[in-house]
Amino acid sequence: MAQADIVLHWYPMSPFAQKLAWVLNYKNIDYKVVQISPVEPRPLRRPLDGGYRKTPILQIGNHVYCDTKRIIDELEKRYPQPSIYPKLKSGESTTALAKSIAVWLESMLFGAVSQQFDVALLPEKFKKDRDGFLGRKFGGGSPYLKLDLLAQLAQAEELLGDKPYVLDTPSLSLVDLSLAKNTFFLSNVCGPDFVEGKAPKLARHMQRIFAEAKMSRTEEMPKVKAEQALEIAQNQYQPFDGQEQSILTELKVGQDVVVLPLDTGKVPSTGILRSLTQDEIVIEHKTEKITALIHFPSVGFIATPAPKSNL
Ligand SMILES: N[C@@H](CCC(=O)N[C@@H](CS)C(=O)NCC(=O)O)C(=O)O
Repeated sequence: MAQADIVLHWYPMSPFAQKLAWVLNYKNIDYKVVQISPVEPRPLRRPLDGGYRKTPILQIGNHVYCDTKRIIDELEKRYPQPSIYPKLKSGESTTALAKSIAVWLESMLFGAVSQQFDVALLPEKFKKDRDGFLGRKFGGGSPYLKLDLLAQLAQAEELLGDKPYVLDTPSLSLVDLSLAKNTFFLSNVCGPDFVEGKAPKLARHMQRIFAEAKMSRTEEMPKVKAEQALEIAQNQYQPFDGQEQSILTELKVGQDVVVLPLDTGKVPSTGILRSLTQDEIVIEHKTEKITALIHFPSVGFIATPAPKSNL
């Protein structure tokens, strides 16, 4: 069967979307790009994501992968070389180690940087959107929160030390991509001088990762409209070919479920459960023309029975 088109749905300011683009570029994968609005509503994305509102998503034909944890796992499976989990010098795998350190980088360090936004500089529409996304007031945190940021930056500088890659691997790993993504975000929020002054090792590391992950290659990828992405999903249908199973006795394959992230952007995705394992939750989301198979990671997500309709 022909390989379906790969489509990155992103906006370039999104650090998580940048990290995903770097993985695609590092692995020399060809893909198409849909530039989405940085705020809701995004009605043309809904048939693909079933409700999930975070950025990025990666579409492969009618299969849609949500959250960079699940997306990157899929890319590593389909395109194992070059791996973003190179072995340690001892020969041991870095997969679990890298994923565990990435959790700190993606939650605590990323969160500390987010608190530094100068909300006075941001458009009202954007602030309102992000208040809803977070379920609390966005940015503009206490100036005293800088202490938490500086402490975490010092920890990251110490973790990196003078090595080219955080885990001292022969080539970059997921940890380097997650760290560079945070440095990129910090640079956008606090400015390059702040990064250079407070985290010079991270600044140099980021430049190296940008070059190795071929950051600018994304500009060479064909741009498509959201409508074309929907046509791809419609015309390149591939059924779910994994095992239909549920490891939770509370949920059965074939039942209507809602899937939610546990942290932010808690907007439900709805569909029929196809599979629920320790690696992923897969739902089938049908609209008039499209049957999307939507894949979420099991870490950080919850699937529950869909509430009964009042009709
Ligand atoms: N855990 C998610 C986090 C994604 C995330 O928080 N993305 C931000 C943009 S960097 C977002 O969705 N912001 C709100 C939006 O784009 O609607 C992942 O790894 O993909």
